[in-house]
Amino acid sequence: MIIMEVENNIILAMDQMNVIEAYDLCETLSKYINTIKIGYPLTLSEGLESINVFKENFDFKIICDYKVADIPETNSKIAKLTFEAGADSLIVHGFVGSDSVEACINQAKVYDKEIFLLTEMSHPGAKMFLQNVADEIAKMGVDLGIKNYVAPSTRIARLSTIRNIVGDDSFIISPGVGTQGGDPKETLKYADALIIGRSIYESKDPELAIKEIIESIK
Ligand code: FNU
Repeated sequence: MIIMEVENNIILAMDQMNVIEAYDLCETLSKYINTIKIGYPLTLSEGLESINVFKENFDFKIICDYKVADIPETNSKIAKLTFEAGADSLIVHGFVGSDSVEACINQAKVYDKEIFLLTEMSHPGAKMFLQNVADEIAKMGVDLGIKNYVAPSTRIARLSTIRNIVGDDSFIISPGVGTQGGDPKETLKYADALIIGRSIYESKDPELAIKEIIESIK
């Protein structure tokens, strides 16, 4: 699997529900970023083909955040469709078990793309169930040979534990920075890149917002 080079260590989370708005934001920010994350809000509003708008007009790597969590056969179909639509990588839930995750890995191999394994999530509710098994999920990822992970910036101690499990040669992307409370600089002690959405796209001046974040992590 290819480890990504994320410009300024920032992955822009594009959770707008309008492709024109998302496009305009990319035009404003394209000199600072080379990787964006597209999830359900944009895809369900504008269709899977909207991935191509960003691939063709910008030189972006696209991570599709579909948190794939189904039986292996269905995961395989979801991964295939996503990679065929132009995604460079796909976020896959780990709690469903190794067979479901392997189904996505197999599709990634067919298309020469990547998956990110989601370990623990960043929101408070993740403490109810997911946190209890997150270390096991990360260990499963290591056993499967996965090198890309998602882990929370909102709980630095947990992020650090997951880093220890997956090792320094793995690539961790971390959501929860800014609006959810995570600190960019602290997070980058353990993660390779930050996933940031609202604190940039909901800002009155997204360019200033990203510049300030870049300055704060220097
Ligand atoms: P922002 N996201 C998250 N926590 O926030 N994929 C996770 O544990 C996770 C995610 C996504 O808060 C979330 O869906 F696995 O506006 C959103 O797209 O900065 C982004 O990361 C965070 O957005």
